[in-house]
Amino acid sequence: MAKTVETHEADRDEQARPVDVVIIGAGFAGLYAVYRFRDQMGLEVQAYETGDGVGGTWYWNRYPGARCDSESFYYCFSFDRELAQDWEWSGKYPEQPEIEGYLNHVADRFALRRSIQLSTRVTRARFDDATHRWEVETEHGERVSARYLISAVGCLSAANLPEISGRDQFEGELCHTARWPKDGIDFSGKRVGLIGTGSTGIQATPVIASQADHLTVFQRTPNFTVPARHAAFAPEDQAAIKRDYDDIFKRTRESPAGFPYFPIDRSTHDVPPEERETILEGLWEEGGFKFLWGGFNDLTRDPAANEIASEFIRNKIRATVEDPETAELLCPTCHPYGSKRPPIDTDYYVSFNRDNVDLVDIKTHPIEEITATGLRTAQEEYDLDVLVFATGFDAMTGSLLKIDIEGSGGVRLADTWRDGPRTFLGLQIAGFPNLFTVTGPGSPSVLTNMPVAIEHHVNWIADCVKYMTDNGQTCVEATQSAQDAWADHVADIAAGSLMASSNSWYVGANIPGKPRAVAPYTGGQPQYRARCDEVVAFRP
Ligand code: NA7
Repeated sequence: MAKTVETHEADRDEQARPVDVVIIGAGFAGLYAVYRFRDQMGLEVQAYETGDGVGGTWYWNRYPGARCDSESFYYCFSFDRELAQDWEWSGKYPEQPEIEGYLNHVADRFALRRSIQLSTRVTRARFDDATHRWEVETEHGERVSARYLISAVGCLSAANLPEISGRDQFEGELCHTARWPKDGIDFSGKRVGLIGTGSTGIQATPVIASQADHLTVFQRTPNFTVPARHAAFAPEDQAAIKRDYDDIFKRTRESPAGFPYFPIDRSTHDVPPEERETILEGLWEEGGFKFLWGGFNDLTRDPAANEIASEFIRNKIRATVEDPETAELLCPTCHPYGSKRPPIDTDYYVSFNRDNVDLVDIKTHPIEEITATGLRTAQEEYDLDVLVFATGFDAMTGSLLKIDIEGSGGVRLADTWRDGPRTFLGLQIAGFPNLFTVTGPGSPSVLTNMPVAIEHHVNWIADCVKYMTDNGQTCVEATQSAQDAWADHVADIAAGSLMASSNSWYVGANIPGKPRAVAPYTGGQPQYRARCDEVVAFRP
């Protein structure tokens, strides 16, 4: 024992291996950052990834039904024209294995793996005020020293497994959707319980229902979901996309949410009721996120306008679900449509017409205990063979705060963010020089098409690092006043949105004790990018 301690101490005394940039994470953000810093800027890069493969979100979320909610042909990298021309997406909303395959293809195509150490969690990072470098430690005790530390840890990566009494005594199979086993779970002949009706639960329900003997969905809050209308691409669709790619990618950078579409500028109140109904019906038939912004411009801010769209969806639920009691239970009444992240689905509501699917209201009758053989609510006991937690994430800050990060003067990030995250543009944090957060809180991030937001951030950071190098600078940090002004602006504009008043992961309400604040920037890409450009143009 004494020897082990001595050896460990000796390791600590060894010099940390010097590199230019440490990148944490190998999902969309980490992969592009490796390419940008290493191949385009010639820097020495070391990336670390907890998983034993690349892909981030698309590595971890292997649950049945996992699909992207943004369309494939723009939920991808735009930085390399040949990559976009060579890769073939099979259809509109790809499933997890296809996106994981794409990200592995990117890793191979650009030989990124040699700069990425897999199966390695970064546990600690400390900024040295004397050298202006970050000392980074991994779970294996490895130490590196880097001028720049890039967090590419993802917005939705820290799985939330609620502390429900008795959880560890369950003798069946228990699994969180974001930690799904690579070999999958065989549901045949099994009684399955599913907790959670966010995007994940809504995607998983129809698929599990089609495989299991019986599925019980435990619902705390009903959710609005719009049909995805997934469809395979015909060769002519793919050819048309590839022909238009330059324009598609240009539009993703200019539109408010990173899609190649622009919202309609029309108020719900300016349209007579029958015409409104026709517009909503058309959007319902078309499917996807467009329902939120493709018909009217006021659903996210005007409660009366929102209620019209919300009631339209409730009527769809009532028309789809045969049992009226179940239908009413599925109808959300406590939050406006889109104020929680709106899911899109394939056959969710219709699943409740199956004989082998039940819906249980755990808002009225909360879960009291998980038992060895199932689960007990305040009303009833359920025998289960498999219990699936589709309970989401400690979003936006969870993954970063799992790392013990000490900035200038030994200040800990966990203390700095005790009352909620405050950043400058979601890119930097005052007191934490040379640390950059890709799609950090305070940036549009999860309210946009993520690869677009990621490329923008990585490019901004790379330009900043280039400026520093070209000008012989070693330390860059957001000033406290700039950060305060930005964080106040983020809070001010969020206060006018319906999102601010709903309990969702957008505001941290899904994690007990987490300070409540709208984490993403709600002002849209154009305004946000303009502010980022102003910072670049500023010369003191
Ligand atoms: P979400 O959207 O956070 O949904 C989690 C669901 O789990 C939601 O229905 C929660 O109910 C429910 N939940 C969470 N904790 C509990 C406890 N303790 N007991 C019962 N039910 C609970 O996560 P998803 O994984 O579906 O989606 C996350 C994002 O990934 C998604 O928005 C996309 O961006 C991709 P609640 O609504 O809090 O009452």
